[in-house]
Parts: sequence; C-alpha cells; structure tokens
Amino acid sequence: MIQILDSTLREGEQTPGVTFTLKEKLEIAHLLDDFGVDFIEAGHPAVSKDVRCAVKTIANEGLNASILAHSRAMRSDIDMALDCDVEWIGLFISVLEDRLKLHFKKDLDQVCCIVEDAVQYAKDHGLKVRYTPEDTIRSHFESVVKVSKVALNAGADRISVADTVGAATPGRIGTLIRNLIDRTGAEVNVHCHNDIGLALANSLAAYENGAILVDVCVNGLGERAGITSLAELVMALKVHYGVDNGWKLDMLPALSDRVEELSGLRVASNAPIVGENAFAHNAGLHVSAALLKPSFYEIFSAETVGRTRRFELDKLSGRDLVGDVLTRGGISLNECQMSDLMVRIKSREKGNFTEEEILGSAMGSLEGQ
Ligand code: HCA
Ligand code: CU
Repeated sequence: MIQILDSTLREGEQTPGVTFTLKEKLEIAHLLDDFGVDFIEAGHPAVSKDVRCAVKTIANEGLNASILAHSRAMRSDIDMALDCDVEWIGLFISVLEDRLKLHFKKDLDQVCCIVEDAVQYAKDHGLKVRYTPEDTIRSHFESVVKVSKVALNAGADRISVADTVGAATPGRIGTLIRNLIDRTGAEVNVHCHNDIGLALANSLAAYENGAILVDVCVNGLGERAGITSLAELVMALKVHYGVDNGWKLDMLPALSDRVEELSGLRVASNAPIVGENAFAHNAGLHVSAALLKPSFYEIFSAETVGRTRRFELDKLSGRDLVGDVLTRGGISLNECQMSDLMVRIKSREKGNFTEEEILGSAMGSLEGQ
C-alpha cells in the first residue's frame, strides 16, 4: 500500500513568492480530492487567521481525502488545529544536535518530554497524529529512534521521515527507513526536499523500504527547490511499480496548469509529464519511429495523462513528418518538389516552422511547376 499526502497548501505556500487565497485553496483542495490523493495537508493554523480559516473550511468540505494540519509540538498550536476540525495533525520538532543546542537550548530528553506531552495532548483531544523529527536525515539515528519511540508510546499513529534540506541519497534514506521500521515498528511516512534534484529518487527508495506514504506538492512546490512533484511520483509508481490507486491521471495537466496560474511559478517546458515538451518529438529519426509506434520514444503514452504528442518542425525534421503534414494538408508533391522542400527546411539554421509555413512553402513548389 502507498498513500499520497499533498502539501501544496502548506509546504507549497512556503515557496518564496507564493500565497493562495481561501478561494484558491478550496479550488486546489477539490482538484486534489478529485484526482485521488489520500491526504491534504491544508496548512499550519498558527501561521495566521486566514490560514486557520482555510484549514477549517477545507476540513469541513466533506472531501474524501483526510485533512491534516501542520503544527509545532506545542499545546497552543494544537488548540488552533483542534479549532479547525481536522482529523489529523502533523507535529514536528527537530532532534538535530545543533538545533537542540543552539536554537532550542534543550537536551534530547527535554525535547522527548515536549514530544510526549504534545502527542498525548493531541491524542486526548481525538486527533490522529503523525510526528516528524524534522531534518531526520541529518539527525543522529539513535536520537530519531528514541524520540520516535516516545511519540509512539504517547499514541502517535505515524512517524514521518523528513529530508528537510534534500541531504539524502536513495541508499541512505532507504536504509534509514528500513532500520527505523525495524527498531520501532512504526508506520513511516516520508517528506523529501529537492535541493540536489533527488526528491523523487529518495521518495521511491523510501517506498521500496517500507514507507507507506509520500508527501508531494503539485509542480514540486515548496521551500527553496521544493519537494517531490505529485505528477512525477504518481507516474513513477505506476510505471515502475505497477501501482494504481485509481488516481485520475488525466487530471495531472489541469492540476499543474491551475497551480501554475495560481502560484505564478512557471513550470519548465522540459518538466516531466506536465511540461510543454514532455511529449514533443523533434529529431527526424525519433519522429518517424514515434509516428509508427509512440512507445519507441515515450515511456508511457501521452494519452495516459490526457495529453497529446507534438512533433516539432525544424531543420532536424525528416521526410516522414513533412510528408505527414502534407498529407493532412491535402498536398501531394513529386520526388523533386519534396527534395526542394526538404532543402528549404534544412537550410533554416535557427528557429522552427509552423505547419502552415510548410504547407505554404509546398504550395509554392506546386505553383512553380
Ligand atoms: C517545515 C519543515 C518541514 C516539516 C515537515 C513535517 C520539513 O517547513 O516546517 O512536519 O512533516 O521539510 O522538515 O516541511
Ligand atoms: Cu518540508
């Protein structure tokens, strides 16, 4: 089993320059719910009145997804989450040596007491709890085990391994997760930042080693370089592990487009799955093979995610594509005219052609007969 928690409304709103209104959050929450994520992390209620209002509104929308509020490990934050009517709370506090000493000025035992109190308090008030030892990857493993056991004994339902600064490698996070499960018996979640571009690989390694839930954001939003992208995770799970949780895959482009619009954060043209070029073929050889059978150059078909493939027309194009354009345009050239047209196409050093330009040029050849 693998579940997905989408954090576009919490981690995603921590993307520099990105904020969402209540109306926008509701729209995104509904899209995510229709798509089929298991959890929506709706926000951190202690941040502001409008975040509280959004979390509460989303929690009362009657969505299929479970709604989780993010919270520091303190009663005042938990009270605010309780006011929002959420089912789940995500409590976090770091046990990283440096943070304990320099930032919290507490030792590990004191932080364990804080965690114990917070988890117990949340559980006593009817919440389901996941506890995250923030920056799990860079923390001493024994500290992580110790605080996780405290959280579990206090009633925590899950432990989340956070790679807060993208410091993990697949091998390292996989081993950590396997060992944490062995040592604590916890149901483990994972949250991977993308600072070196490894968020997806690390999330998959976590899954392979027993994690039951992966955190994602639409378009990989999040602090700095963001976290694992929803579209990439879902397609990797489907293509490489045969996982299909009934997700509406053809919603991925619309979800991405809408979040792109609302966040103002542009998706790169070469972004996997949702980027403009994700199903665009260019070189003549690629195009002639893909025209014959798309899977020669597509790991999964564009249609799987509700997209169409595109063929780029420029000096790299070959006769198959040009011939296809002409056939669709109802134009038939003889061998000599076709050769002339190909020479004209191949002599444009920079830039591409539209189909209309190709057809216009072909018409010219016909008229010049
Ligand atoms: C943060 C850090 C966090 C927390 C994750 C969690 C991380 O923004 O507060 O609480 O599960 O990456 O560690 O996003
Ligand atoms: Cu994070």
